[in-house]
Amino acid sequence: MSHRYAIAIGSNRRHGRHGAPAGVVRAAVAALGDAGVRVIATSPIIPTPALGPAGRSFANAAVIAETDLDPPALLARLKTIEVAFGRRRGRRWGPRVLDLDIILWSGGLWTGERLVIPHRSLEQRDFVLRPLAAIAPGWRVGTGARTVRQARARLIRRAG
Ligand code: A4P
Ligand code: MG
Repeated sequence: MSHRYAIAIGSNRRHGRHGAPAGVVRAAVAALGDAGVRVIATSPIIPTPALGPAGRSFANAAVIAETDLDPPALLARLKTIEVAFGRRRGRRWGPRVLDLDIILWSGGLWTGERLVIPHRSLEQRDFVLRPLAAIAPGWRVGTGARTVRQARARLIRRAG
């Protein structure tokens, strides 16, 4: 059965072949396709100031993708792509060549030992909500209380 996912992409380090973070994000979108995850929409790639101790600013984007993989299988594939891009194990929130997070999926909620969907920080992070709102403004978050667009409006209201 085919599932639909929203995937967040972030980078704040250069890559030897793909160059600056925006180039890493572009290459990651292509890598998803090569890994059998069919990308059906890609947001603009936006520069964002680093949240937390990661240092240099990020390039962030979001994609909508379709695949038969269930959430744990998709997460495993995302981890494989991260490793292929040279991400080293290390400090949580440390600088990274590539970070791929599962944000939403067509099944609504997923609560596993190592995987929670919606992503636990989604509604606090404009670097995720902003690109996602560009491609999936009407997608309902989790149990459906708010759409992505409404979640973003709420975050901006609270931050201001
Ligand atoms: N995990 C649980 N739920 C999920 C999910 N929905 N998607 C588990 C992906 N992974 C999920 O993640 C750690 C573990 O979380 C996974 O192995 C999985 O079992 P990770 O990607 O290996 O580690 P991490 O990314 O360093 O930690 P974490 O907590 O995921 O960090 P975040 O939340 O990804 O934040 N500032 C800007 N401007 N832009 C950014 O993109 N990113 C971060 C990292 C910090 N600051 C940033 C940005
Ligand atoms: Mg992550």
